[in-house]
Formats: sequence, structure tokens, C-alpha cells
Amino acid sequence: MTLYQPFLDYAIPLLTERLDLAPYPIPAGFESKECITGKGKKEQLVVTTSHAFKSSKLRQIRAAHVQGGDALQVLNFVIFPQINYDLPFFGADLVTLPGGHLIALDMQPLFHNPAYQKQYSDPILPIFNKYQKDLPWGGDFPEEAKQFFSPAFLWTRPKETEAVQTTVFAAFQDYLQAYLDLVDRAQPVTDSQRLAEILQAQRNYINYRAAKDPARGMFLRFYGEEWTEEYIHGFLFDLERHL
Ligand code: DBV
Repeated sequence: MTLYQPFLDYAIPLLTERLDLAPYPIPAGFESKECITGKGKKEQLVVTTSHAFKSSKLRQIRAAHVQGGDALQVLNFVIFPQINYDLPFFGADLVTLPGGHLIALDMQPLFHNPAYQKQYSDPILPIFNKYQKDLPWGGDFPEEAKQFFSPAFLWTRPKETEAVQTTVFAAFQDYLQAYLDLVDRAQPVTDSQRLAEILQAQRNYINYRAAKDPARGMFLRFYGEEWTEEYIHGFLFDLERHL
């Protein structure tokens, strides 16, 4: 089973169709990484693959896809805008572990003020409302992460795999299309004060995620410390390396 492959198979052609898409370099050794976990009957191959693109308005569009059998499937898909746009990040964390499914989907804001919310969250709220009934709030959420989410944050723990394949997949499609609508309308920022605020907000978000990556423990176990830290800082959350 590869639960999240259809999400990638939807996203990549859509991005190709709607953006001036170009490849984004994936550092050597990170395109694909494998290991075998467990012993005897529990032996399981775990494969992590990476995908990355860019466009004129989007600095990095990247996905990490972990496939390790029925009880381990992860797609972490994030879009980081160019730092001269005040666009939110597109953030999808789609996680299936032995304990169940955990889904986070949002346009993660750079700023929290009424004007920003009106421009970048209000257009998403109808989509959020459409799915909230079937994908209710998932509970328990790190307090310090709340600042990085919008009012349209879909955070849910579906009981059934079928809900992931149908409702979550539909929500992912709608969120990604709506994000690309925001990208279509975005205009470059030229004001130097505003540019400095954008850079600060991007660094806060990216450095937080690199520091608190909930996948760190998993990657450490599978692939060791050196690979994991370089994957996090040199690919998944790499802005500091490119400033
Ligand atoms: N999460 C990532 C990356 C992943 C990834 C790059 C490549 O940011 C996977 C893989 N997320 C992943 C895994 C787990 C979670 C959980 C494997 C399970 C960890 C475990 O239980 O062992 C949203 N993701 C989570 C959790 C949250 C998020 C809240 C629950 C764990 C927790 O309580 O910390 N997405 C995550 C998050 C932000 C975000 C915290 C903050 C800005 O965008």
C-alpha cells in the first residue's frame, strides 16, 4: 500500500500545468534513501523519496515521501514562496503510523493581522468549512506551533483509511488549487521594510520547523544522525543555507 502516492500524482501534474515549473536541486544522497527495519517476520523496507521544484514566485516546492508498509506512510509537502512575496506557505503533513492517521493541511501565514487574514485566509475558509464536518479538529496540538497556523487550518485524525483516500484527498486537491489561485494573484513586494518583515517571518517559521521536526526521531532511527540532520537543514528546511 502506498496511501499518499495519489496525492503526489495529483500535485505534480497540477503544478506543471499551473506554474512555470523548474527543477529544484536535491542534494546528492537525498533523492532516495532506504533501510530495513524490524527483525524476522517484522522486517520492513522503508523508502524515503524526495521531490523538489521551483517557479518564479515559489522558492522551493518540496515533498518528502516515506513508504514503509501499511503502518508507515508519510507525505510532507511544503511550498516556500520567494522571499519577495508575502504569500503564506502551503503546508501538508499527511502521516500514517501504527496509531492511526494524522492530517495537517494549511496555508501557513507569515503575519497575523486583519489585512493579511482577509487576503490569504478568508478565501480558504469556504473550503475549510466544507470539510470540517467530515474532518473534525484532531485535538492535542503543540501550543508553541499555533502561531504558525491560519484560521483555515485543517487538523484531523481520521479513523478510517478510506476517509484519507476520499475526503482528505479531496481537501488536499482543493487546498492546493486555492493556494495556486493565491499565487496567481500575488505581486512582488518592493518596500524594504516589508521585505525585511517577510524575511524575518520566513526564518522564524523555517527555523522552528527545522528545530522541532516531528519526523526527526523516525529519521534518526532509520537513517542515522548525519543523514537526518543534513536532510532537515540541507533540504527540508534549507532557507538559511541559501541566504
Ligand atoms: N513532519 C514534518 C516533516 C515530516 C513530518 C518534514 C518528512 O514536518 C512527519 C516528514 N509529522 C511527521 C511525523 C509525525 C508528525 C506529526 C512522522 C509523527 C511523529 C510521531 O508521532 O512520532 C504538524 N505533525 C505531527 C504532529 C503535528 C504535525 C502537530 C504531531 C506531533 C507533535 O505533537 O509534535 N506540521 C506539523 C507541525 C507544524 C507543521 C508541528 C508546525 C509548523 O507545519
